[in-house]
Amino acid sequence: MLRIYNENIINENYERAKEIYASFGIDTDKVLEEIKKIPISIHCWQGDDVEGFEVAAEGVDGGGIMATGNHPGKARNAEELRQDLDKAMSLIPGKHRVNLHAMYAETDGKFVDRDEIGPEHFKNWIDWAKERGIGLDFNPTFFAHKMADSGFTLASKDKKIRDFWIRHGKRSREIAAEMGKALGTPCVNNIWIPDGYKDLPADRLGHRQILQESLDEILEEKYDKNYLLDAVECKLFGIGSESYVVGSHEFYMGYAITRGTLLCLDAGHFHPTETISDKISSLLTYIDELLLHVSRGVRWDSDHVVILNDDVLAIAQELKRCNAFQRVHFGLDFFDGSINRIAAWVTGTRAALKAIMIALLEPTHLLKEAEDQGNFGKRLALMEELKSLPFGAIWDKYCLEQGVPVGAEWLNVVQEYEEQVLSQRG
Ligand code: RNT
Ligand code: ZN
Repeated sequence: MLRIYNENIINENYERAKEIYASFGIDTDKVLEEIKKIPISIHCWQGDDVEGFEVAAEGVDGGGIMATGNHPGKARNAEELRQDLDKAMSLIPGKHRVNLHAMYAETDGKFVDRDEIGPEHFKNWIDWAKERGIGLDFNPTFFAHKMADSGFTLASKDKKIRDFWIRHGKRSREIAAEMGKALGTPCVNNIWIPDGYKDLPADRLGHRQILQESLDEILEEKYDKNYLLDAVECKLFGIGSESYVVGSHEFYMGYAITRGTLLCLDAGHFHPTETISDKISSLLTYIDELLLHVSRGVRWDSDHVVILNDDVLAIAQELKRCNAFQRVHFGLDFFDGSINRIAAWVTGTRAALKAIMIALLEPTHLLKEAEDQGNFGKRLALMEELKSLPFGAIWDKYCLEQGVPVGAEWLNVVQEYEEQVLSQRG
């Protein structure tokens, strides 16, 4: 089933496509080299519906994060999650990174609270990544915990709550720095908190001042940038924080600029008609590096599986046009428990990579030339014509070269894994 490709045809198609791209001044061999240097940070939390493996874990409520669906076979422990990630990565061309959350600590059956975790609880993850020669990224987990039940963490007016989460934030940076050091590639530690109000707040400013102070305290300790990069992530609204989110875009934009941190843009965290692609160039004017959470908003949800749609394409094109692939960390953030979770990872990551490849294949110089000449008709017409260039032939060649299934063939592997491994999980 689904075995429609053969090597000769892929190579022939590639040679033809290569000529067509060459006529636009694009060297496809070079693109195949360039794309290898762009890692995607694959989020581990698609594999278990953002539940984590803490002893006495309390589920995902209390943070406005909600995975829906009960497709069988979700990972029940870190070993299974790593096994699933290995399977997914074997179906994705290129070498990528894995993005962890603090709630994926391995504490050997003992209860270790969030403000007490350390690098030792991530030893298995680090060893696993080292064996594979991949980098890790990290996130403190400021949700799904009784200290987050009030809806507030770092911006809480209760000093006890705030201090608990500040300690967690510090621990997380220590863990992340250790990962970066052990793996020889900086670990991005991304801070996202759920804090906000369901209904109209009377004091918007107070919580924001508190958040600023809490963040400053967490970030006080200086780490080597070769090990650790700090990022902050904004949001417009969440479930239970419809009226007010403390960590809004303006808040974190100001924070990142004044403190020199990375700013994280999640594609699902803005008004529905707003896109993050248009923000990239503005932010890169003031901020050294960005983190992206590539996601797909659908109505009220911000976390559907990424597909190759206009939004994702626009993000990749913007990075190409700004020549910014080296300044932007490309991460994924979605969770769907209603479909095979390996299929979700592979679909989303392959879609993101396809967008990057299409962008790399863009003859940007011709578009800019038309623009500079004031020939906007040509600019628009070219953009439209480029859409039907044979990008698929280059993509297939890349998969073949990287030793991963071409086209829909990867679905066979997922089906087999579902039958042999996932369906055996209780
Ligand atoms: C939540 C943020 C955040 C989370 C992950 C699990 O709205 O997008 O990035 O999705 O940390
Ligand atoms: Zn996110």
